[in-house]
Amino acid sequence: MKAFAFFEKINMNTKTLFFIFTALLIIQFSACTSADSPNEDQDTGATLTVNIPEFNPDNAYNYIQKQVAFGPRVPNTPAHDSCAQWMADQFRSFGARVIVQEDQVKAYTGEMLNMKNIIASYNPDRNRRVLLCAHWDSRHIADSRLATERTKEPILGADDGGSGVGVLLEVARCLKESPLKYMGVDIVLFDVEDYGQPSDGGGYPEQLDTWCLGSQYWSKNFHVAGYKADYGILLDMVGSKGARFTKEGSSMEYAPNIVNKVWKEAINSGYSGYFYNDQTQKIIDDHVYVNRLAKIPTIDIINRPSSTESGFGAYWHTHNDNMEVIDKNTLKAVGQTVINVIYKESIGEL
Ligand code: AHN
Ligand code: ZN
Repeated sequence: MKAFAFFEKINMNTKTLFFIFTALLIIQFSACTSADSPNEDQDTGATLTVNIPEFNPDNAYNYIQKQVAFGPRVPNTPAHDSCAQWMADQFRSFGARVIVQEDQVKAYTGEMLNMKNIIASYNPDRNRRVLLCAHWDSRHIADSRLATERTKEPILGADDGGSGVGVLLEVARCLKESPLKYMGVDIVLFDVEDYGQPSDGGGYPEQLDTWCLGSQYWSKNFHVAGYKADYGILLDMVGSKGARFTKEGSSMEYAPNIVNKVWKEAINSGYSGYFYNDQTQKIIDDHVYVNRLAKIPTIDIINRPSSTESGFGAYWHTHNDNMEVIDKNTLKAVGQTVINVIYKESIGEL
Protein backbone atom coordinates (compact mmCIF):
# COMPACT_ATOMS: atom_id res chain seq x y z
CA MET A 1 0.00 0.00 0.00
CA LYS A 2 2.75 2.39 1.00
CA ALA A 3 4.97 1.24 -1.87
CA PHE A 4 2.13 1.72 -4.35
CA ALA A 5 1.53 5.28 -3.18
CA PHE A 6 5.24 5.98 -3.61
CA PHE A 7 5.21 4.85 -7.24
CA GLU A 8 2.03 6.74 -7.89
CA LYS A 9 3.74 9.89 -6.67
CA ILE A 10 6.70 9.27 -8.99
CA ASN A 11 4.33 8.76 -11.92
CA MET A 12 2.55 11.97 -11.20
CA ASN A 13 5.88 13.80 -11.36
CA THR A 14 7.29 12.21 -14.50
CA LYS A 15 6.74 15.37 -16.51
CA THR A 16 8.55 17.43 -13.90
CA LEU A 17 11.41 14.94 -13.75
CA PHE A 18 11.70 14.94 -17.51
CA PHE A 19 11.82 18.71 -17.48
CA ILE A 20 14.58 18.76 -14.86
CA PHE A 21 16.54 16.12 -16.77
CA THR A 22 16.29 18.12 -20.00
CA ALA A 23 17.33 21.29 -18.21
CA LEU A 24 20.37 19.50 -16.77
CA LEU A 25 21.30 18.28 -20.25
CA ILE A 26 21.10 21.83 -21.62
CA ILE A 27 23.26 23.16 -18.78
CA GLN A 28 25.83 20.42 -19.39
CA PHE A 29 25.81 21.10 -23.13
CA SER A 30 26.28 24.83 -22.75
CA ALA A 31 29.16 24.21 -20.33
CA CYS A 32 30.86 22.19 -23.08
CA THR A 33 30.36 24.82 -25.77
CA SER A 34 31.71 27.59 -23.54
CA ALA A 35 35.07 25.86 -23.22
CA ASP A 36 36.73 28.99 -24.58
CA SER A 37 35.32 31.01 -21.69
CA PRO A 38 38.23 32.83 -20.11
CA ASN A 39 37.12 31.53 -16.71
CA GLU A 40 37.80 27.90 -17.47
CA ASP A 41 40.79 25.92 -18.57
CA GLN A 42 40.14 24.57 -22.07
CA ASP A 43 41.50 21.11 -21.23
CA THR A 44 40.53 20.47 -17.63
CA GLY A 45 37.49 22.74 -17.24
CA ALA A 46 39.01 23.93 -13.97
CA THR A 47 38.43 27.51 -12.87
CA LEU A 48 41.35 29.69 -13.93
CA THR A 49 43.65 31.27 -11.41
CA VAL A 50 46.52 33.67 -11.96
CA ASN A 51 49.56 34.75 -9.99
CA ILE A 52 49.55 38.54 -9.99
CA PRO A 53 53.12 39.90 -9.91
CA GLU A 54 54.33 42.72 -7.68
CA PHE A 55 55.02 45.94 -9.54
CA ASN A 56 58.37 47.24 -8.28
CA PRO A 57 58.37 51.07 -8.20
CA ASP A 58 62.15 51.21 -7.64
CA ASN A 59 62.62 49.66 -11.09
CA ALA A 60 60.14 52.08 -12.68
CA TYR A 61 61.95 55.00 -11.03
CA ASN A 62 65.31 53.79 -12.38
CA TYR A 63 63.87 53.43 -15.89
CA ILE A 64 62.74 57.08 -15.72
CA GLN A 65 66.15 58.19 -14.45
CA LYS A 66 67.79 56.34 -17.33
CA GLN A 67 65.62 58.11 -19.93
CA VAL A 68 66.26 61.52 -18.39
CA ALA A 69 70.00 60.81 -18.41
CA PHE A 70 69.91 60.70 -22.23
CA GLY A 71 68.77 64.34 -22.10
CA PRO A 72 65.58 65.69 -23.70
CA ARG A 73 64.17 63.06 -26.12
CA VAL A 74 63.36 65.49 -28.91
CA PRO A 75 63.02 64.08 -32.44
CA ASN A 76 66.04 64.58 -34.74
CA THR A 77 68.52 64.59 -31.84
CA PRO A 78 71.11 61.95 -30.84
CA ALA A 79 69.47 61.60 -27.39
CA HIS A 80 66.20 60.63 -29.10
CA ASP A 81 67.95 57.95 -31.19
CA SER A 82 69.88 56.51 -28.25
CA CYS A 83 66.84 56.37 -26.01
CA ALA A 84 64.79 54.59 -28.71
CA GLN A 85 67.53 52.00 -29.05
CA TRP A 86 67.73 51.50 -25.28
CA MET A 87 63.94 51.08 -24.86
CA ALA A 88 63.73 48.54 -27.71
CA ASP A 89 66.64 46.59 -26.16
CA GLN A 90 64.95 46.66 -22.73
CA PHE A 91 61.71 45.24 -24.13
CA ARG A 92 63.63 42.52 -25.96
CA SER A 93 65.43 41.62 -22.74
CA PHE A 94 61.95 41.31 -21.16
CA GLY A 95 60.96 38.73 -23.76
CA ALA A 96 58.73 40.87 -25.99
CA ARG A 97 58.54 40.78 -29.76
CA VAL A 98 59.65 44.31 -30.67
CA ILE A 99 58.76 46.29 -33.80
CA VAL A 100 60.11 49.80 -34.34
CA GLN A 101 57.84 51.69 -36.70
CA GLU A 102 59.83 54.45 -38.40
CA ASP A 103 58.84 57.24 -40.74
CA GLN A 104 59.04 60.99 -41.13
CA VAL A 105 56.18 63.21 -40.03
CA LYS A 106 55.70 66.93 -40.64
CA ALA A 107 55.77 69.24 -37.62
CA TYR A 108 53.77 72.49 -37.34
CA THR A 109 57.06 74.28 -38.12
CA GLY A 110 57.32 72.51 -41.49
CA GLU A 111 60.30 70.46 -40.32
CA MET A 112 60.31 66.74 -41.06
CA LEU A 113 60.76 64.76 -37.86
CA ASN A 114 62.16 61.23 -37.64
CA MET A 115 59.44 59.35 -35.80
CA LYS A 116 59.94 56.00 -34.05
CA ASN A 117 56.94 54.28 -32.51
CA ILE A 118 58.09 51.33 -30.41
CA ILE A 119 55.80 48.32 -30.15
CA ALA A 120 56.47 45.46 -27.71
CA SER A 121 54.12 42.49 -27.98
CA TYR A 122 53.39 39.57 -25.69
CA ASN A 123 51.50 36.54 -27.03
CA PRO A 124 51.10 38.19 -30.46
CA ASP A 125 48.85 35.36 -31.69
CA ARG A 126 46.19 35.67 -28.98
CA ASN A 127 42.85 37.16 -30.00
CA ARG A 128 41.99 38.72 -26.67
CA ARG A 129 44.41 41.64 -26.23
CA VAL A 130 44.90 44.77 -24.19
CA LEU A 131 46.83 47.77 -25.50
CA LEU A 132 49.01 49.74 -23.06
CA CYS A 133 50.51 52.99 -24.32
CA ALA A 134 52.43 56.13 -23.44
CA HIS A 135 54.39 58.75 -25.35
CA TRP A 136 58.15 58.66 -25.03
CA ASP A 137 59.32 61.92 -26.61
CA SER A 138 59.80 65.09 -24.57
CA ARG A 139 58.80 68.65 -25.45
CA HIS A 140 61.21 70.77 -27.55
CA ILE A 141 60.40 73.99 -25.67
CA ALA A 142 59.31 75.08 -22.17
CA ASP A 143 56.28 77.06 -23.22
CA SER A 144 54.00 76.79 -20.20
CA ARG A 145 52.71 80.17 -19.01
CA LEU A 146 54.32 79.18 -15.70
CA ALA A 147 57.77 78.74 -17.29
CA THR A 148 60.13 81.53 -16.24
CA GLU A 149 63.46 80.50 -17.74
CA ARG A 150 65.06 78.90 -20.82
CA THR A 151 61.66 78.81 -22.48
CA LYS A 152 63.17 78.02 -25.90
CA GLU A 153 65.14 75.03 -24.61
CA PRO A 154 63.88 71.43 -24.63
CA ILE A 155 62.75 69.92 -21.30
CA LEU A 156 63.81 66.70 -19.57
CA GLY A 157 60.23 65.48 -19.26
CA ALA A 158 60.74 63.15 -16.30
CA ASP A 159 56.98 63.03 -15.79
CA ASP A 160 55.83 64.19 -19.24
CA GLY A 161 57.08 61.28 -21.27
CA GLY A 162 59.43 59.55 -18.83
CA SER A 163 56.93 58.29 -16.26
CA GLY A 164 54.56 56.41 -18.58
CA VAL A 165 57.51 54.67 -20.22
CA GLY A 166 59.08 53.85 -16.84
CA VAL A 167 55.86 52.23 -15.64
CA LEU A 168 55.37 50.27 -18.87
CA LEU A 169 58.95 48.98 -18.85
CA GLU A 170 58.33 47.62 -15.34
CA VAL A 171 55.04 46.10 -16.54
CA ALA A 172 57.06 44.41 -19.32
CA ARG A 173 59.50 43.02 -16.75
CA CYS A 174 56.53 41.62 -14.80
CA LEU A 175 55.19 40.03 -18.01
CA LYS A 176 58.49 38.20 -18.44
CA GLU A 177 58.54 37.09 -14.79
CA SER A 178 54.90 35.90 -14.85
CA PRO A 179 53.83 35.25 -18.45
CA LEU A 180 50.12 35.68 -19.24
CA LYS A 181 48.62 32.44 -20.52
CA TYR A 182 45.26 33.42 -21.97
CA MET A 183 45.63 36.96 -23.29
CA GLY A 184 47.99 39.13 -25.31
CA VAL A 185 49.37 42.55 -24.42
CA ASP A 186 50.85 45.20 -26.71
CA ILE A 187 52.88 48.02 -25.24
CA VAL A 188 53.02 50.89 -27.72
CA LEU A 189 55.31 53.84 -27.05
CA PHE A 190 54.21 56.71 -29.25
CA ASP A 191 56.72 59.19 -30.56
CA VAL A 192 56.20 62.89 -31.43
CA GLU A 193 53.29 63.45 -29.05
CA ASP A 194 54.71 66.65 -27.63
CA TYR A 195 55.89 68.63 -30.68
CA GLY A 196 52.55 70.44 -30.97
CA GLN A 197 52.06 74.07 -31.87
CA PRO A 198 52.33 76.41 -28.87
CA SER A 199 49.02 77.93 -27.87
CA ASP A 200 48.54 81.57 -28.86
CA GLY A 201 45.72 81.77 -26.36
CA GLY A 202 43.19 81.64 -29.20
CA GLY A 203 42.80 77.88 -29.02
CA TYR A 204 42.06 77.23 -32.69
CA PRO A 205 40.71 73.70 -32.88
CA GLU A 206 42.70 72.88 -36.03
CA GLN A 207 46.02 73.32 -34.25
CA LEU A 208 45.16 70.44 -31.90
CA ASP A 209 46.05 67.98 -34.67
CA THR A 210 49.66 69.23 -34.55
CA TRP A 211 50.03 67.18 -31.33
CA CYS A 212 50.13 63.39 -31.04
CA LEU A 213 51.70 62.79 -34.47
CA GLY A 214 53.05 59.34 -33.55
CA SER A 215 49.69 58.03 -32.34
CA GLN A 216 47.91 59.53 -35.35
CA TYR A 217 50.38 57.72 -37.61
CA TRP A 218 50.09 54.37 -35.78
CA SER A 219 46.29 54.58 -35.67
CA LYS A 220 46.26 54.87 -39.48
CA ASN A 221 49.14 52.43 -40.09
CA PHE A 222 49.16 49.56 -37.61
CA HIS A 223 52.47 47.76 -37.01
CA VAL A 224 50.72 44.55 -38.15
CA ALA A 225 47.86 44.40 -40.67
CA GLY A 226 44.41 43.98 -39.12
CA TYR A 227 45.60 44.75 -35.60
CA LYS A 228 42.86 44.55 -32.97
CA ALA A 229 42.68 45.05 -29.22
CA ASP A 230 39.71 44.84 -26.86
CA TYR A 231 40.65 48.12 -25.20
CA GLY A 232 43.55 50.41 -24.45
CA ILE A 233 45.02 52.28 -21.48
CA LEU A 234 47.20 55.35 -22.04
CA LEU A 235 49.53 56.53 -19.28
CA ASP A 236 50.54 60.22 -19.40
CA MET A 237 52.18 62.04 -16.49
CA VAL A 238 51.70 59.21 -14.03
CA GLY A 239 54.71 59.75 -11.75
CA SER A 240 54.47 63.01 -9.85
CA LYS A 241 54.12 63.42 -6.11
CA GLY A 242 50.47 63.84 -5.09
CA ALA A 243 49.14 63.13 -8.60
CA ARG A 244 45.37 63.23 -9.05
CA PHE A 245 43.95 60.84 -11.64
CA THR A 246 40.40 61.83 -12.58
CA LYS A 247 37.89 60.41 -15.04
CA GLU A 248 38.96 62.49 -18.03
CA GLY A 249 36.21 63.67 -20.40
CA SER A 250 37.42 62.13 -23.68
CA SER A 251 37.99 58.78 -21.96
CA MET A 252 34.43 58.98 -20.55
CA GLU A 253 33.07 59.82 -24.00
CA TYR A 254 34.70 56.88 -25.81
CA ALA A 255 35.24 54.22 -23.15
CA PRO A 256 33.26 54.87 -19.94
CA ASN A 257 33.10 51.15 -19.01
CA ILE A 258 36.87 50.85 -19.17
CA VAL A 259 37.36 53.99 -17.07
CA ASN A 260 34.93 52.70 -14.47
CA LYS A 261 36.44 49.23 -14.23
CA VAL A 262 40.03 50.52 -14.01
CA TRP A 263 39.07 53.09 -11.34
CA LYS A 264 37.16 50.44 -9.39
CA GLU A 265 40.19 48.15 -9.46
CA ALA A 266 42.50 51.02 -8.41
CA ILE A 267 40.26 51.94 -5.48
CA ASN A 268 39.79 48.29 -4.43
CA SER A 269 43.58 47.92 -4.53
CA GLY A 270 43.93 50.77 -1.98
CA TYR A 271 44.83 53.64 -4.31
CA SER A 272 41.87 55.96 -3.65
CA GLY A 273 44.41 58.63 -2.68
CA TYR A 274 45.35 58.85 -6.38
CA PHE A 275 42.26 57.71 -8.35
CA TYR A 276 39.33 60.11 -7.97
CA ASN A 277 35.80 59.55 -9.17
CA ASP A 278 35.49 63.19 -10.31
CA GLN A 279 35.06 63.73 -14.03
CA THR A 280 37.30 66.43 -15.58
CA GLN A 281 37.42 68.33 -18.88
CA LYS A 282 38.15 66.57 -22.15
CA ILE A 283 41.70 66.80 -23.37
CA ILE A 284 43.47 66.01 -26.62
CA ASP A 285 46.00 63.27 -26.01
CA ASP A 286 47.12 60.11 -27.83
CA HIS A 287 44.04 58.15 -26.69
CA VAL A 288 41.75 60.48 -28.67
CA TYR A 289 43.34 59.36 -31.96
CA VAL A 290 43.42 55.72 -30.91
CA ASN A 291 39.67 56.02 -30.25
CA ARG A 292 38.81 58.07 -33.36
CA LEU A 293 41.10 56.53 -35.97
CA ALA A 294 42.04 53.07 -34.68
CA LYS A 295 38.57 52.57 -33.15
CA ILE A 296 40.02 50.92 -30.05
CA PRO A 297 38.20 52.09 -26.88
CA THR A 298 41.05 53.70 -24.96
CA ILE A 299 41.29 55.66 -21.72
CA ASP A 300 43.87 58.12 -20.41
CA ILE A 301 45.30 57.91 -16.91
CA ILE A 302 46.66 61.45 -16.56
CA ASN A 303 47.40 63.79 -13.67
CA ARG A 304 44.76 66.56 -13.49
CA PRO A 305 45.44 68.78 -10.49
CA SER A 306 42.55 71.03 -9.52
CA SER A 307 44.68 74.05 -8.63
CA THR A 308 46.50 75.05 -11.85
CA GLU A 309 45.27 77.16 -14.75
CA SER A 310 46.55 74.64 -17.33
CA GLY A 311 44.86 71.70 -15.59
CA PHE A 312 48.24 69.95 -15.52
CA GLY A 313 50.99 69.96 -12.87
CA ALA A 314 52.72 73.29 -12.21
CA TYR A 315 55.96 71.69 -13.52
CA TRP A 316 54.27 70.81 -16.85
CA HIS A 317 56.18 72.13 -19.90
CA THR A 318 58.71 73.85 -17.63
CA HIS A 319 62.26 72.89 -16.67
CA ASN A 320 60.93 71.76 -13.31
CA ASP A 321 59.73 68.55 -14.96
CA ASN A 322 62.78 66.65 -13.68
CA MET A 323 63.45 63.72 -11.32
CA GLU A 324 62.54 65.88 -8.32
CA VAL A 325 58.82 65.68 -9.16
CA ILE A 326 58.83 61.88 -9.41
CA ASP A 327 57.41 59.90 -6.47
CA LYS A 328 57.66 56.12 -6.19
CA ASN A 329 54.30 55.92 -4.38
CA THR A 330 52.54 57.37 -7.41
CA LEU A 331 54.39 54.99 -9.75
CA LYS A 332 53.31 52.07 -7.54
CA ALA A 333 49.64 53.15 -7.52
CA VAL A 334 49.49 53.34 -11.31
CA GLY A 335 51.75 50.38 -12.06
CA GLN A 336 50.08 47.95 -9.64
CA THR A 337 46.66 49.02 -10.90
CA VAL A 338 47.66 48.28 -14.50
CA ILE A 339 49.14 44.93 -13.46
CA ASN A 340 46.01 43.97 -11.51
CA VAL A 341 43.79 44.97 -14.43
CA ILE A 342 45.64 42.95 -17.07
CA TYR A 343 46.20 39.83 -14.97
CA LYS A 344 42.56 39.73 -13.81
CA GLU A 345 41.33 40.52 -17.32
CA SER A 346 43.38 37.60 -18.65
CA ILE A 347 41.26 35.12 -16.65
CA GLY A 348 37.99 36.95 -17.26
CA GLU A 349 37.85 38.14 -13.67
CA LEU A 350 37.33 41.84 -14.26
C1 AHN B 1 47.36 69.52 -25.09
O1 AHN B 1 47.84 70.34 -24.34
C2 AHN B 1 46.81 69.88 -26.42
N1 AHN B 1 47.31 68.25 -24.78
C3 AHN B 1 47.93 67.73 -23.61
C4 AHN B 1 48.56 66.47 -23.96
C5 AHN B 1 49.93 66.40 -23.45
C6 AHN B 1 50.95 67.26 -23.68
N2 AHN B 1 50.36 65.45 -22.68
C7 AHN B 1 51.59 65.68 -22.41
N3 AHN B 1 52.00 66.77 -23.01
ZN1 ZN C 1 53.77 67.53 -22.84
